[in-house]
Formats: sequence, structure tokens, C-alpha cells
Amino acid sequence: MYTTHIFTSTDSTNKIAFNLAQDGAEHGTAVIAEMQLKGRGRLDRSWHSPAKTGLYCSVIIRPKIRSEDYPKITLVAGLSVSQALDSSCGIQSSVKWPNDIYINGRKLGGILTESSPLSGGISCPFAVVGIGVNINNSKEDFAPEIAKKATSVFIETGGENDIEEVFQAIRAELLKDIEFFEQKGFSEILVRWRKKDMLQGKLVRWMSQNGEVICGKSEGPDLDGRLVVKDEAGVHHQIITGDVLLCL
Ligand code: BT5
Repeated sequence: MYTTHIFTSTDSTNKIAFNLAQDGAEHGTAVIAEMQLKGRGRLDRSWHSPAKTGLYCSVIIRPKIRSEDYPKITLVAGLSVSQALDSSCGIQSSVKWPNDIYINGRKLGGILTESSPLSGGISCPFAVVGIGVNINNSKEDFAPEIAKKATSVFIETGGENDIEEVFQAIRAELLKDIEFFEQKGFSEILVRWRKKDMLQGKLVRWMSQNGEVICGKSEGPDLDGRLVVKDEAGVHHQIITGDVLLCL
């Protein structure tokens, strides 16, 4: 049995989980909240976390992998969340590189992975996998700035789900996939990831850190977890971070 810390309200479940992990919390320990006041996304963005409608949780993992493999955890977690949602909620969701869960062209959920320092002889490294999923939200529950691009399981299916049950399914799948990753490596995870990849073969747009816009066909993530995009001139670009948009 894994420990779960349940809160009615918190700033960010990732923040609490990170502190628990620093204090030695075990692999599989999770923090779940009914709402977040300062839910975080990547790159200093926020995660809209209204009360009792969504799943906001963070799972502490202590994977037996090399430090250079830590960036792949987000891809593994996206796959786990998408698969667990499909089987527990009866939907067909997709993954969008690097950290999104999508359905019917709208964002259903996202992953924010934060790691302990991995170099300098850290004896017990860890990662906190933060997971936000819109479960029972109706359209009116979304803030105006995300209303057009967000969706929920309820909006897609018309049915309500027990958030705690969905959480248990996601944690179980995540821990199973992390074990699989430890034992078999990333290549088999990648095979499964590609089957759910919403960008595969599509025209995408990405802005590099120096402001250059790259357009090309997405060939999916490579064995290092980088997204490979082939531009019009046939040049392959390996994208490490940022946001990739579909060209419509
Ligand atoms: C993510 O960031 O998608 C990662 C979200 C992780 C949230 C979980 S909740 C539990 C744990 N505790 C935390 O504090 N965080 C984690 P990113 O790829 O940067 O996407 C953020 C963007 O998604 C925002 O700028 C909005 O455009 C959009 N967004 C915000 N809230 C949303 C929501 N509820 N549904 C759909 N889109 C949303």
C-alpha cells in the first residue's frame, strides 16, 4: 500500500510532494488536493485548478535509472495517464509532446515533472510527477482564457467519474510503467507512445530559443525523448523543450 496525503486545498501538490520527498518519503507516495490555489504548469505558467472538478495530484518516484534518463519520465508519465484515463473513463485520449494529454483537439490534462538535483553524488534522487486532469468540469468551470482549448472527461462523455478512483488507476499505471522503463528501457515505451501520438506525421510549428520558427513534419520522439521535426528542406531538428503547435 502506498501512502496518500489528501488536502482539501493547497498551493500546489508538487510543492508539498517535493518537500515530502526531500524528507525521505517513499517511492509511490502521493499528494492529492481537491483544489489548488497556485497550480503550476511548465515555464512559470499556471494550472487552472477549480474545486472538486479536476484531479490534482503529485506522485513521488525514486526510479532506478541513470540521471540522463530523467527527462524521459515526463513522456512515460503522459503515456501512463493517457492509458489509465482510457481504461477507467472509457475514452480514447492522445499524448502531445512533451507533457500533454489531448482528446478531440483539446487539452484534457498535463504533466509537470520536477526532480531533485541529479549530480553531485545525491544519494537518493527523486522526481515528483505532477498530474492535472480535467475530470468533471463543465464548460462554465473553465476560465475564459482556456475555455476554447480545454476539455474534460465529462464534456467528452457526458458522464461523471470518481476522482479518487481515477487517481488510483493513474498511480498504479504510472508505477507499473516506471518499473517497465527501469527494466526494459525506453524503446518499448516509445513504441506504445507513438501509437497515441497526436502529432505523428502532422505539420507542426515550433519556436527555438533564439526566436527562429521551425515548420515541418513531426516524426515523433527519438530514443532520447527529443521531438524530431523534418522541415521543408528535409533537415531534421531535434527539439528538447518548449511548445509545439499544430499547423492548421
Ligand atoms: C502543464 O503545463 O500542462 C502541466 C500541468 C500540471 C498540473 C499539475 S496539477 C497537480 C500538480 N501540481 C501543480 O502545481 N502542477 C501539477 P504547461 O504545458 O505549461 O501548460 C500550461 C498551460 O495549459 C496554461 O498556460 C494554460 O494555457 C493551459 N491550462 C491551464 N490550466 C488548464 C486546465 N485546467 N485545462 C487545460 N488547459 C489548462
